[in-house]
Amino acid sequence: MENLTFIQKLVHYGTSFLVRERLNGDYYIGYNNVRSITKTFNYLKNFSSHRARMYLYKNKLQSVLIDNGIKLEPEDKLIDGWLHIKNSNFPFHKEFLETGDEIFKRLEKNESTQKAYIEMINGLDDIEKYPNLLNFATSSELISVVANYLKCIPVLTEISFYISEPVNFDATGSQLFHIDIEDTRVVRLIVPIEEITEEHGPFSFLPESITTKAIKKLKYGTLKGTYRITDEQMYKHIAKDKLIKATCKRGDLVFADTSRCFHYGSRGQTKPRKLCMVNFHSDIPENFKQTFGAGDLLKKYIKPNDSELRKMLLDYSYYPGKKI
Ligand SMILES: O=C(O)CCC(=O)C(=O)O
Ligand SMILES: [Fe+2]
Repeated sequence: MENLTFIQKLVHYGTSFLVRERLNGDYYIGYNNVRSITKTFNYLKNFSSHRARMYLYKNKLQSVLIDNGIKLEPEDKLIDGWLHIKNSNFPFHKEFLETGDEIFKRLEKNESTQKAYIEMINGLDDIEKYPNLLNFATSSELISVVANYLKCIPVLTEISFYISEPVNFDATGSQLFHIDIEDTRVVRLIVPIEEITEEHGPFSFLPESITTKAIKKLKYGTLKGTYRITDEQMYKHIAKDKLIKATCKRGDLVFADTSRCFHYGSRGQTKPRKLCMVNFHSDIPENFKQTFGAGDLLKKYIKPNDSELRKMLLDYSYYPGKKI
């Protein structure tokens, strides 16, 4: 944000006022309108780089992946908006978990007495200190799963470590059902740093097909619906047994499209939950952060010798051959 010009800041704050969440999480102009406006804006803004990246996705994905180094070709696919891989053999996963252990040591030292239900350390600040964060998040094996689901060459937008502590207040914020405003499709990869059981308040979601039904019933995204949905509202329309609780072990990976699957998490935990969330979406997201430059957080970590794929993952508007 600091690097934006005055005009960019003005437009950014002006538009974010328009699409700003009200106190209860609703949007002044409705969630669906926010999504369409931002998508169109970003499409126009990134038109030429988007075209170049789509050409690569459609015609040269395999060679882009090979060029970035690939040993195994994962067959795993997100189906109905999600995928759970048990005991993954993705490159740098083990090293990523060890980095997670170190990062959580820092979160545990935080001595605030009033615990929030969820607390975050932004892993992007540690990219230079811990190279395995990016080694894991940009491996061809992982990106092949992500790109095949998103149907484009994705961007990496977030590596966040979260600790969720037991609390004694009613469910609020992301502890209630909602859909994230990120893009038409997103991949949120959940990397448990320690085992997550029902006692840890697991990430819980409804698969895409069930979510689609719920959206219609709840008029979700229109001015008639609300952004956060209580269990009572949801289970009027959807059978409770459709909920999937992502309980998982260290070594597993859970992928979920949080833009297409109703979800909540960090609710009812009696033990602290420790996980990392790694996010990917297209280069034309439904999110104003990117439109006005505030989303380009990773660009500065690009090195001249990085593969073309890595450069595209770290920079929304990069494509091979681009003059920089
Ligand atoms: O705590 C969780 O598992 C869910 C968090 C979430 O939905 C969000 O950050 O948008
Ligand atoms: Fe969410």
